[in-house]
Amino acid sequence: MATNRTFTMIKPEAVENGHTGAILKMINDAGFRIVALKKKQLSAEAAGEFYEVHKERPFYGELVEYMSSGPIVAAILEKDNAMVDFRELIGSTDPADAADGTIRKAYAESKAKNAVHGSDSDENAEIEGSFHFDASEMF
Ligand code: 3AN
Repeated sequence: MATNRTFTMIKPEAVENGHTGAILKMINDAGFRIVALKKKQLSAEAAGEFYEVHKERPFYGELVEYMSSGPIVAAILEKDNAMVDFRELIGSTDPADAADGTIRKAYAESKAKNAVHGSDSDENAEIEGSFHFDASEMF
């Protein structure tokens, strides 16, 4: 069943490089409403848990290290068809393949440092949103 919420993180290099405001503007301009928002730094343990689905992939260690290397901005977003539309807004995992107008085309540096995370299913959006926010932080 489609839900109208998805989850995103602005990744450490994009936060570090000062792109948080511009990325949030792209998200707003694309019609998403911000349900929850926070800046935080993940411990290596928390990043490992968040990315547990990728545990067997060769880049898992690098991904965990990178995602815990500096603050991220986490958000729950709302819009009709949120998960699918947000994947379209962020663009391909590899910025070299990302379409014009996407967040990754504008701000990603590489496959690893690709500016933003976007949930890949409604089920994962719910799990990932709950990982970062409790009910009193969602409006
Ligand atoms: P997406 O973020 O587009 O859903 P996934 O699910 O394939 O992409 O990968 C999850 C995360 O793992 C990516 N956002 C990226 O940070 C990292 N990643 C994916 N492929 C690589 C790779 N070949 N080398 C390093 N990191 C990668």
